[in-house]
Amino acid sequence: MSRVLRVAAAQLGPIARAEPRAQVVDRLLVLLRDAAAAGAHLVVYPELALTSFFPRWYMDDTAELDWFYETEMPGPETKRLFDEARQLGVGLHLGYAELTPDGHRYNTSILVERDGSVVATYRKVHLPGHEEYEPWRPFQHLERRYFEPGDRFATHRAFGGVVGLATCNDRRWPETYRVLGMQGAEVVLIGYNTPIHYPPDPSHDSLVGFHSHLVMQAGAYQNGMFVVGVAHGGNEEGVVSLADSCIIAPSGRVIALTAHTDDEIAVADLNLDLCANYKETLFDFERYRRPDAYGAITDRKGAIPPP
Ligand code: CDV
Repeated sequence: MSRVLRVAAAQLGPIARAEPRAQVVDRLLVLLRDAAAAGAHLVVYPELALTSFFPRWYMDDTAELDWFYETEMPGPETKRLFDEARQLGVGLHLGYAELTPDGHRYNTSILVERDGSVVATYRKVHLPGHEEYEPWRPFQHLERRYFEPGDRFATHRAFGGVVGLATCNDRRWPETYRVLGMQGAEVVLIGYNTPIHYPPDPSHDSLVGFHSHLVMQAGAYQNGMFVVGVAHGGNEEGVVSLADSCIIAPSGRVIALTAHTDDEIAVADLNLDLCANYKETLFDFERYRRPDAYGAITDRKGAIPPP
């Protein structure tokens, strides 16, 4: 019997800076109900899905900053989302800013099964951007100021398969997919916030959508896994971010894609047994990988060209 997981990529459009959590949760509920009506087993929301993408603003007032973080998950405002997902029998993946009781801050996502049990939380490993205010930028990207990095990629048995989590910038790094692939990942869930304008080198701007799909399609194919990439996009407080949420098969092909830049679901059936078509042939790791030749991957951080 084949293992088919129906997934809804639940893209979010812009969230205003002043938009209350309750209003955002209302939007998430609409997407959840759409996903349930489409027969989805799992709804995947993007990175930092409960607020505006706040790393674009420099804040030195801790109280102002704290407003964007969750101290519990589910918390008072998100509980009704978790409750309704459980009642509908739909699992969920949700990205949020986490503030721990001992004051640590992470860019986190949570994966919840259809019965409401928590499968895992994941803390973003690759943090892009910068630590200090940079006045030359039209908008900031202060993830390296507002978050500490997570320290591992893990996979989990859930939804009848093996599921891995990653977040936004993680998707650009082949190591992300490979480390998850080495733990048997059959589906990787990735939420993202990707401004179209890349201030350090605007020559990237016209290629942002291409690059986003390029890396996720390559990761899916080279590891024989499905990838679900979900955007928080559109024109948010004057900064336009990529939409183009997608679901990618182990063949590397995009099998579902959003059409707009606002709240929208894209649904696909993921036949997890198709992963074997790649994992047990061209990318049979046990047979063909050569870890003895890959030392430079782990014995250094930056590139060292020959003298
Ligand atoms: N949220 C992100 O990680 N965004 C980065 C941008 C800054 C390049 C990304 O990789 O999409």
